[in-house]
Amino acid sequence: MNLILVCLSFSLIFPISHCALQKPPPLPILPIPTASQVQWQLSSMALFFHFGTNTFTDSEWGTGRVDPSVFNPTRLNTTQWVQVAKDSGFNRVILTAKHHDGFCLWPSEYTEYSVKSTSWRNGSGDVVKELSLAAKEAGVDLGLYLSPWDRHEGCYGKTLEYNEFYLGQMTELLTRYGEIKEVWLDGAKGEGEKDMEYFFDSWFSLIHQHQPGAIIFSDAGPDTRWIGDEAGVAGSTCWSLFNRSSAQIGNTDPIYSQGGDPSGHDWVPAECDVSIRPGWFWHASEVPKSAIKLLDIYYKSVGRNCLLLLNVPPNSSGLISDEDIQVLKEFSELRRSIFSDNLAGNAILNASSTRGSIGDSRFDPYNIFKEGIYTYWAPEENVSDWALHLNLQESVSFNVLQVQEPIYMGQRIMAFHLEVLNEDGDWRMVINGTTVGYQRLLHFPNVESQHLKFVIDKSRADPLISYLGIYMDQFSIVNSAFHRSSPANINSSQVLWQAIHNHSTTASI
Ligand code: FUL
Repeated sequence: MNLILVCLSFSLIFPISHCALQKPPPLPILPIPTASQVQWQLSSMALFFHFGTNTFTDSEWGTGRVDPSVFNPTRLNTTQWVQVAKDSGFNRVILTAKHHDGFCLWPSEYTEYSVKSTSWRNGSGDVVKELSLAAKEAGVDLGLYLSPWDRHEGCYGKTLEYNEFYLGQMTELLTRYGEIKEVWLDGAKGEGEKDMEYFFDSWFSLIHQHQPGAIIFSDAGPDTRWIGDEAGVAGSTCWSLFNRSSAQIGNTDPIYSQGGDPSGHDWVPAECDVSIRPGWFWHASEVPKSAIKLLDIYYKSVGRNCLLLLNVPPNSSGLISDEDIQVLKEFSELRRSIFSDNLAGNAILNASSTRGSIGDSRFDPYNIFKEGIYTYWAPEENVSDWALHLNLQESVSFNVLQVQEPIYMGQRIMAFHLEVLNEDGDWRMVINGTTVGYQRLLHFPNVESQHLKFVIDKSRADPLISYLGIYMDQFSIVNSAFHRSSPANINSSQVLWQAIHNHSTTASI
């Protein structure tokens, strides 16, 4: 009786019908990323700069016994490095502040093995400082790699002493150079080298205390994980969900790292590191990969829910080499030309269902054509078929599908496929996939149709789609011909010219 009275007086005081109240967004499904992890993921790509004494000695893993005076980059210009990154679509750069040889690119108080023992800038130079200033000026995020394995440092192998030494150096890096957005460390170590324990938990806590916004990379997170190979290739199923306790830094299972873990309790998205050249450091004899190869890596990293960390090593004069810049230009031209026009952008959409009331734009299917992940289509609750029908209004040829999930709501989709309506009026499957995450790109033989059906077959919770695009990639098709006949020095206009004049046949569906 009392309850009825309360309801009655409520509706008299607030005469708005119940239907006019907005349906709230669905619950996120755990685990979900931190704000810094979302920001990190939005950047999609970062450039890695391997630079140090190895650059001058034609080596990869320096012994730690090389005279520091070999380090003499007479034309060092970090503004050029950052400009190259920016011009090529990378807004994050990571520098090897110290690689395994122990040589420090900044004047550390804890060792003489650094730039201060060189004649470069009369011993008063600081590469980390120069890069941090250039990055800040350009609005590019900065990350630093501090190798745990140190082949120079005498106390390496003495557990307490070395952990103190490492944290001392880390603190210098995190307190002298402004905002550091990523800290990169690994478990790499040569056979037969001194054994020792690293106090990772203390390191990670201290890093986050000094730089709360920094993403920590290692084989096992905590914030981003190594993908498990150095080819820049993620698993075709790639979860950001992961169990950190199932991975050991320096001894990971590549299959687990490449795929992540659909039952994982931690949000640890993957970073795919790969070098533009065969080595990580610059060697006069090496040439960069082609832009087409980089595009292939892009599909297999950024297109599989990961961040691509592309190493472009500055040369011994202290500059990024012209041939690397040329390839980066071509790579960005390829991406621009493929992805700048969503061929589904004018489609008439029909969703299997939509959350909320009619006219509630927050869950509207047309949100899938708004760039980015901050809007999405949500289906009604408690339904089991989830599909989006696209009428493109005219027949369109395409061979790439792009799908994005609003990852701040958790990674949900477990299986999906795309169908097109063929000339006989039958629906035929074009491609299927498993995970989506921040971004999924799938490349397949050309298809042509006016009607598309994107179906989500399996999901951990109501699937949410924040973006869907279709594109025509005319470049990857000529991939093999390029690799056979052409070195990396074909320029972008040649790449585009070849692509345009190599019309491929359209697969009949
Ligand atoms: C590895 C290192 O051993 C390589 O030299 C390189 O720095 C690569 C990115 O990580 O662990």
